[in-house]
Parts: sequence; structure tokens; C-alpha cells
Amino acid sequence: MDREQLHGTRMLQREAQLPSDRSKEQQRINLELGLPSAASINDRTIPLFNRSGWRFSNSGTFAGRPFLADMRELGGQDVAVIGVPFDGGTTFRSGTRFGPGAMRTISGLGSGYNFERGIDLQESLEIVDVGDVTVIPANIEKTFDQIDKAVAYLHERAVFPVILGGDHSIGYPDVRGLAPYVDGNVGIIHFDRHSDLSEYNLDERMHGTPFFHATNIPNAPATNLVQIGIGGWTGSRGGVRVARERRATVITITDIDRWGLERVAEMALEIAWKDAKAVFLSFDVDSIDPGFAPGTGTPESGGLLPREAFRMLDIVTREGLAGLEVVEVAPPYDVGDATSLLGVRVINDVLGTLVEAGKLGRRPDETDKSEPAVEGERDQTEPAGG
Ligand SMILES: [Mn+2]
Repeated sequence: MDREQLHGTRMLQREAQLPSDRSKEQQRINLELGLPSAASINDRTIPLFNRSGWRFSNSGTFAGRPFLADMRELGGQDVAVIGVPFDGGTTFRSGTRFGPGAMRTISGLGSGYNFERGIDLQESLEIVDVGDVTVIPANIEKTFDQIDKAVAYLHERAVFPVILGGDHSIGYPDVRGLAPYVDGNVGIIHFDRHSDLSEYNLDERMHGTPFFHATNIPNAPATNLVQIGIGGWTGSRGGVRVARERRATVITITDIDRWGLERVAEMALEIAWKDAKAVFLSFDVDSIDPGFAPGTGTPESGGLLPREAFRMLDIVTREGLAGLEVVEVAPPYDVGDATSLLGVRVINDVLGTLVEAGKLGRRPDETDKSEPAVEGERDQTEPAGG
């Protein structure tokens, strides 16, 4: 093996092929709006007032992307990030109402560029943060109606939704808002330690119930539901009967160990897409081992390692998705923002795969022909690594 065979070497070359026109235009606008910096600043692309939204200048939006104040202007963007700060469906430890805020804050750590993947999301996707759905904290059903209507609006305007939970009860209205916009069946790929297939928890449709109700939707059959990572001692027995009777597919950690990660992920992809027109991805952060993701309400040891989850996500999302939710991030139990950061990582990875697969935005090598990339030029206001 030599240096030329390294993935790292290929990615060194790849970076030179990535477009940079959007970053440069943003830099120009930031400088214009942020005014010229103090005379002692040598890099004259650095503005006086930080407009980048990166790092500790995070404006409160996801990855510092623009906040879309006027929802009538939604349409034409690639991705809308939407928060659902609801934890009224929690059956034990609450706190996921702070999930959207925590994920938005820590998302400022990233630049949108990933060396290993050779992707710059800033260049490939137009992302807006549309803020939060107004939830009704003491009323699950009214909150579901709000989420359903908000998510449906995104689908109506053909903008890919990234939904920041919130507890997992929101999985049901997230699918309910999508289903009418799919001309055929919807498959669901569901990462979780818990099957979430009970009809009710404590007489209500809480966070252990979303996929019972989602798979009651006529074009979201349970035969297209694939659950990955189920196991441990905190799940409910009632949901097992539902999965058996409705013929949902359940992939355990034991399956992953026995059959190998690639094989089960390929199988999940195939089943979710069988006779379906769209697939929705529901990612419960408790599918990852609590050693890596402690900030969640119902932790269960022996879960996926982050790298396992990333590799599986890469496989199960490459045929495209109709939407993504990341749920159960509960910042009150988090340590060093590790869990929020994992949630953000899942979002960035999924978006990166969709871009790479040509399913969303512009592909990494699609340089704007009118403005060819100039070798050696760099965006000097991008945050330093570290
Ligand atoms: Mn769970």
C-alpha cells in the first residue's frame, strides 16, 4: 500500500474540485453588512461585526444558516430545519423540549465541510432554519395537529424537512404530515433501542407509540417499517405483538453482529423501499450507546457505536429520503454536549449522503461554470479547526 491508495490522498485532490462560489458570495455579503474591521486586522475579508453564525457567533439557527422569518417565502430552498420542542409525550425523564435549541447551538461548531467525505454542504445545499413549530405543552393531540400541518407545509412547498425533536411521539405527526404528499407507499427506517409500537402509553399517544399510529396510515404500511437497534430492558412488550402481527422488520444489535453491518443495512434499504415511493428516516439518538449519547430520557446500554450508526446511515439513505427527524436529545442529561453533537452529526451525514448520491442540492463536483474555482484561493473567514 502506498500513499496514493489512501482515501485521504483522494480527498486531498477532491477538495480542489469543490466549488466555492457560494461561500465567497456569503463572505462578500458578510463583509458588506458587517462593516470593515479594525485597521490592525490584516485579513480584510474579516468584518467588524460577525455575520457568519459560526462558533460562538452562532445566531441561534441551525449551522448559522438564515432564519426564514416569512414562511410565505418558503419554496425553492433545498432544506428547511424545523424545531419541535415538545416533550409532553415522555413517559419518564423529560427534557427533550430543549433538544432543538441545544442542537442548533452546537451546530455552530461545524463549517459545512467534511474532508473525509469530500463534501461542502455550504456549497451544495441552500438550507434555511424556519424556527420552531408552536407546540401546546399540555396537549399532545393539538401539538400533533400543529406538527402535522407545519410538516405538510414543507412538503407542499417541496423543501426537504429536517425535524429537530422533541420526544419520539412526534414521529407520528411527522409521518402524517408527509403521507398525503406521496403518490404511493411510504417506507420508514427507524433507528432506536425501543420499538415504539404500543397503541398507548398511559392512555395517550406518547413517545412509545408513534409507529403504531404511523403504520395505521393507509399508505404507510408496517411491511415497509424497518427498525434498527431494538433491544435491552427498557422497551415495552406490547409493541412486540404489533410488530409481529403487522409484519414489521426488526433488526437487533445481535443481527448486526451476526450478519454484518453492510448486509443488514442493505436489507433495511430494500424492505423500506419495497413497492414504496418515498422513505422517511426516524433517528432516535438512544439507538447509540449511552456511553456516547448520555443526553436522552430512556438510555439503554449496548447500543450502536457512533461509527456503526454512521456507516449504516450512509447505506440506508443513499436511495433518497422524504424527510428526517432526530429525536430524544435531552440536554439536561447531556455531558459536554456530546449527545446534541451526535444529533447534528447524523443530520450533516445524512445531508452529505443525499448530496453525494445526487438526491438533494447540487453534487460536490458541480462547479458553477460561469465562475470557475481558482486554484489556491481560500475562504479566509472559515473557522479554524481544533
Ligand atoms: Mn428510543
